[in-house]
Amino acid sequence: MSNAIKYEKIGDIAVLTAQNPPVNALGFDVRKGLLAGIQQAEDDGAKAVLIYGDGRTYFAGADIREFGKPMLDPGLPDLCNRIEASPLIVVSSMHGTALGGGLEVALSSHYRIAVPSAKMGLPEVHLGILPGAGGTQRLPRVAGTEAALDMITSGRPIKAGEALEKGIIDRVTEGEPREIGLAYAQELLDAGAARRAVGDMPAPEAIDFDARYETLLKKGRGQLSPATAMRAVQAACEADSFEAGIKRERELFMELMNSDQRQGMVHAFFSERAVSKLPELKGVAPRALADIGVIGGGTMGAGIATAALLSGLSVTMLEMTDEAAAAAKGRIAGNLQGAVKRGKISADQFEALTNQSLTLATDYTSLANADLVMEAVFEEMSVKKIVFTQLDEVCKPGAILATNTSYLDVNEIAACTKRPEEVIGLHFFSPAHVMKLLEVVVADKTSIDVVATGFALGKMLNKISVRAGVCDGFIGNRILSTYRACADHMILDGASPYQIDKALTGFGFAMGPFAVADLAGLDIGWASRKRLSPTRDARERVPSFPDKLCEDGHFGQKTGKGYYVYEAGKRGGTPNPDVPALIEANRAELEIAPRDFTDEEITRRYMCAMVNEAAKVVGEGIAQRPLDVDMTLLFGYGFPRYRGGPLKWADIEGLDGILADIMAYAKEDDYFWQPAPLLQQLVADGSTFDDLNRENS
Ligand code: 3H9
Repeated sequence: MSNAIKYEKIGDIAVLTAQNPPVNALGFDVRKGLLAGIQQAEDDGAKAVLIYGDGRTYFAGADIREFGKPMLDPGLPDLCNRIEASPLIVVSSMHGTALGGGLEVALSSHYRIAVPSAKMGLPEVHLGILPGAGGTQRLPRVAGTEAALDMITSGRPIKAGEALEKGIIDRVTEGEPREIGLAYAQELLDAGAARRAVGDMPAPEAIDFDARYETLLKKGRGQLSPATAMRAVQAACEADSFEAGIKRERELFMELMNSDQRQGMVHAFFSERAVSKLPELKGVAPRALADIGVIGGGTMGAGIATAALLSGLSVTMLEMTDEAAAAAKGRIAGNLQGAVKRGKISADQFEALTNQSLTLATDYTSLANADLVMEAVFEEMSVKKIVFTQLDEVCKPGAILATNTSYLDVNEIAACTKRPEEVIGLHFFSPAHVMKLLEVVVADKTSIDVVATGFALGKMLNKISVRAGVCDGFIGNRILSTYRACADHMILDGASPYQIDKALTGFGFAMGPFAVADLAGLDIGWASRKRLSPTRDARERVPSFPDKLCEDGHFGQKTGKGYYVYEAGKRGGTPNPDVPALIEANRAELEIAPRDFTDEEITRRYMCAMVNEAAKVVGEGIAQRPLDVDMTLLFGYGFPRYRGGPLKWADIEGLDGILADIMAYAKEDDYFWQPAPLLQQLVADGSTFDDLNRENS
């Protein structure tokens, strides 16, 4: 027996208790212990076996840290088959989250009971794989093909009540998993219940699998795991036997396990958790937060206020006039109505949040008691300085003064106060109550407990918080400026915005850069270009066509026209017929003879530009680790999760090839394509960005 599984015999029932905190993952020791436990139960003359987990959960799945390493015997599929084949009655009692291999162990048991709060699901597709321990064969046998496909291809967990309705479990009972499991096993023995193997049940009904495959591929924007998992369910319906279905599941599982997408998604899983665990914050207590001030009730400020209200904070919204404050309240109420519609809050909670937790104000003294004030005013240094000077006067000692600037120098903002150590950047992404990313921008003098409080606020607001240093655009917008410039250069040289957008959605981005610019508002980039214009190097290639669009009053979706034309009531836009002429005029002015680009070249150049700038951002310490960049791009910029992030993508592609391409592009434009020293160093050392992650976590 292993330490991870405790064995006891209580009357006729052998009890196998998983003790592998924090989530009872089915690592080698647990699998070994379960196998030995079943054998011992049979040898001891037990009549039934109860399997359950100590602590917060039943098994939350295979141990993801073992992926990519040689699998030690017993493997999970063999273990599940062994449990199912036992002549004893095997009962699983579930609480917490029975996920992936956890639910597969339960499905191999002959009877399943759960507490009402238990959740169960097969989330493997989110790790780039499929349920590989019989889940694709057993779940459709108990729940039916459609219900199983829904759970397996979406990865969505369901609650015990729904699982009972779907026939996945046999009983839902309040209580401790051990007690309810023992009582159920005894009841089954008393009733003379028979052993019941899901593998012996008839094959489920087939559907039109080919049509579903295409739908899933399209929906996944190139993500393979849901569509491949569907093929495994198809085998459950169509294979000659249960064993043949299991064999097919194994082949498909191994295909995905060996794929780049599995590497990308597992990287995303661990990085998402590592990103806010900064070594420097160990043991640092955050300041208490109860009352928050928000200055500026536009889309961004209203979104921040909404997120804060939803997390239980009191919010004072400061605007310039009563009318503007009322408009801000309207925006917040609109956002909160959305939360009511989605069932996140009740109508009563809506009333309390808008009328009791939210205060409107037009006078800075209303912020005197705020624990933290978020500024979300116009993106202009002189305006920000006026705001911070006033905040410095009215806010209580210890209050944190935060700016939501996207580009401006947080050190300069801090310097206009007498408390620069209490000034921090908290860069939200619009709409702030929806977007998951928060850049916590640490200025030179920001004190460490203020940083910890920024991360604590991010956690309260359910954000993925990334630490960023001060530079123009911090992590995300700085990298964006570079890959967007690369796209503009390709347009000058012959590509079209529409081909670029198509190539990049083909790569897996949610949207291409020109559709994104239309959504964000073309005036934002215009203002930033104007701001940077005086400091630009003469060697920089700066196109004029984006400015021309703005000069004509076209700011993208908000004006109905940008790179695309948007018709009211229609989703998405169609290419704006005026844009090609603007681009051609720009090429003529610069005497450029356009050439053809393939989609592959577009993607390669765009990704090389992104990786190169990202490597500079890490090398300069703006991001502490490569994974911080990866999470920024994943959660704020629509980067495909199945590729893990730009630097994980770069590791998988091979850093030497990327550097070689950058050097080749530099022959055309050695100003733009200056290779990042860190990238050169990693190639010289034969190491990877992931090696840096490991060294710095
Ligand atoms: C599978 O089962 C494949 C099989 O079909 C076939 C095999 C042949 N392994 O998320 P938290 C760690 S695939 C290893 O912060 P929460 C996690 O990294 C698996 N480690 O807690 C973190 O570590 P740290 C299918 C794991 O309460 C700590 O546990 N299963 C695993 O917010 C706490 O996690 C899944 O995909 C694991 N399986 O959420 C479930 N799970 O403290 C994945 C967690 O060092 N897990 N850790 O940062 C989850 O969805 C959530 O962790 C869970 C708890 C909902 C369970």
